[in-house]
Amino acid sequence: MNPVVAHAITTLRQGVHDARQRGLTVGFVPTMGALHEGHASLIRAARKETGFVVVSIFVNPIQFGPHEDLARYPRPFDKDVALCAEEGTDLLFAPQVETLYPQGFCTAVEVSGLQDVLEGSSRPGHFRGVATVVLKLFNLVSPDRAYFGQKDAQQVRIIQQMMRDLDVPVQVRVCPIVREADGLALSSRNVFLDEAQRKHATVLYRSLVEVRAAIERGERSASVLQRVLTERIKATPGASLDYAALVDADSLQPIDPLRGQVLIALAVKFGATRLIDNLLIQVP
Ligand code: PAJ
Repeated sequence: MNPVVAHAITTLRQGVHDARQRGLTVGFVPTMGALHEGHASLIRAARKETGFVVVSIFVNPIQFGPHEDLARYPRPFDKDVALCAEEGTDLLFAPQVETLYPQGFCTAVEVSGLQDVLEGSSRPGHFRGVATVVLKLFNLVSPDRAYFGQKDAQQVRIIQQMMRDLDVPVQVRVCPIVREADGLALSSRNVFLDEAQRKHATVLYRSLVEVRAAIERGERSASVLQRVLTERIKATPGASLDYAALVDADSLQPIDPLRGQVLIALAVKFGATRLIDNLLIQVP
């Protein structure tokens, strides 16, 4: 069945209100659209655990830098509605930019420290935009649970911190990374890769797995492993390394020698297309 499509805040609030009247719990999956199997896995998790599933599609301008891909970000709205319908979405919230950011809007959420490293150091202001829109969406939808992908590991960490610091009464669920058969993490940006770039893009996951295997064999030196990642990317035609990092999964600060929960994170550019991937591992 097609979801109710709400462009206006009043329609959204009415839909959620009616669901609550019927005694249903509310699950929420925030997205920027161009939906793929990764997003579908989040909607399925919400469907399984909650009675009323809200998906939002909003290409959030304030999380894009001035030279980033906001204008060319894919917006296949009808296809997205079809995927939402197939996965059993009850309500699709697709606001206009002016609806979320009317004239005079001037508030922002900052999660200092966590927002400035990794993705944040390559994309200044990005997480300020993410945290701000996610808090707004939570206030609009007021879900019981919200679903995010481990694909954006730093985003998850920042949202969890914001929830804790601002006492936001929503349970955050984190779902595993969905990958293509050859290991490439699904992303709305993969459509920008040409045939050769697509082939070489498997280097992200392959080098992460190689580093994980080295850790399992006993390697504990972050600098040695960072060199391995860097060399693998440098040796790949068309790839340019943005960063390769081994960090403490909680503080997101470099850790050497490795111990505890470690996040291995990569950002690599193929032409104008920037890809990220990561693995989370428990170092014994
Ligand atoms: P977007 O990139 O559309 O992603 C929406 C959600 O889908 C995020 O939680 C992301 O981690 C998850 N996701 C993307 N690819 C995935 C994959 N291969 N496997 C599993 N989950 C995947 O992330 C955003 O939008 C925005 O920053 C948003 C949170 C909506 C705020 O604007």
